[in-house]
Amino acid sequence: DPYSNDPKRHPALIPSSVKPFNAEPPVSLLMQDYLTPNNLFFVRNHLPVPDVNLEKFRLDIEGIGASGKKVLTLPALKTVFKKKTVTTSLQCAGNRRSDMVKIKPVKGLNWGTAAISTAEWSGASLDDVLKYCGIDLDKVDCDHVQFEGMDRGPDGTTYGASIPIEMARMLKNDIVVAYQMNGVDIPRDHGFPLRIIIPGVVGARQVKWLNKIVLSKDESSSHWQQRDYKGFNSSVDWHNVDFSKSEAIQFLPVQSAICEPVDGQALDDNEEVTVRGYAWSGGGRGIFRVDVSADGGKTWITADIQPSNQSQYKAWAWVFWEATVPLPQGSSGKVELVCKACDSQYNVQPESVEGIWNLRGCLSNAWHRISVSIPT
Ligand code: MTE
Ligand code: MO
Repeated sequence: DPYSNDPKRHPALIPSSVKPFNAEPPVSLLMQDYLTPNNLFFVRNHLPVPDVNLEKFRLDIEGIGASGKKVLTLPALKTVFKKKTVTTSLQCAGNRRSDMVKIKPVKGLNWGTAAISTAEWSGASLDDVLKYCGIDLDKVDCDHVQFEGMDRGPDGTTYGASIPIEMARMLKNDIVVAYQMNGVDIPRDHGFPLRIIIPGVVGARQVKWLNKIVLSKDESSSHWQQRDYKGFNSSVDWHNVDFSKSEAIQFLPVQSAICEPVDGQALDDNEEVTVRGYAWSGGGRGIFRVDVSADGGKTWITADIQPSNQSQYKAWAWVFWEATVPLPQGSSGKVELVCKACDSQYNVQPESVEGIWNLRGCLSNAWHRISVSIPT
């Protein structure tokens, strides 16, 4: 069993698959801390967790501009470079996929609303590491930066991903070759000893167990870059899908979800309800506003957003919000609570899932709706 050496996990995590291990924290715990505790951080593994021998561990940097292969040890990464820390939310492209499944089946793990978590990541800045290897991100004549992990499938393939060079340039000051998560060594499930953190970008590109960086004319040839984690319109299905015709998901769209109350909860008040949740957008776009409705989206209350000490134009991490909303009077029993967020480019979430359904169930960011019952 290639998974027999996987780490022990927190019993509260809710698995969507066990081998490979994939799990999200219960929504009731997701907002207990602004920085998700490491052992409750959602886990998305495609392969067995590698058991890394630190003595032998090396990070290779190769490809265009590298003039041969450059090799860095973990102690070198920790001592040669200034320690850089970024607080970012990491969201899987499949977060909230379960809302898409309600419309029509899709291929993918049935994530609820908690395939997103936030941590403070520390390490060396990618820019510094590349400079040390003689590579100037602004000048290097390549088109993509590829990242490779140490996790292997039965056929020997490793997990890999890439970002376009222009993204690497744009995010230059914030991409971290991270060795710490919330102040401690990155736990095995999250990439021990090294992972790349690319703020504002889909989880799939933030390669764990990182041991190779390649500057290239080409995108990563990995399955996950080429034949997965891409968007399609709702008429494309498995018989006519052409993955080569769609772009890889990179920056994620605006997202929000209600965490409290939980779907199906019986409220004990029929006057008002206090609703709490998270909101986040990709690309560093902050959250300008979150709206909450207790009548299925006919009328809205603007939520209070907890200050998070980040610029609206460089917001890598989520915000928590709260709104007390009057309940519609005379409604008999069931009420639909809805939330939607607006980011700092005034992008909004789509009203319905129908228009954004896709065969992989990615980018599920329609208005989040839950149903609660109220005493009559
Ligand atoms: N990196 C490697 N090496 N192997 C993986 O399976 N999964 C990716 C990404 N990096 C993955 C990986 C995906 S799809 C996501 S959403 C994030 O890691 C999840 O990170 P987490 O498990 O730390 O939450
Ligand atoms: Mo993911």
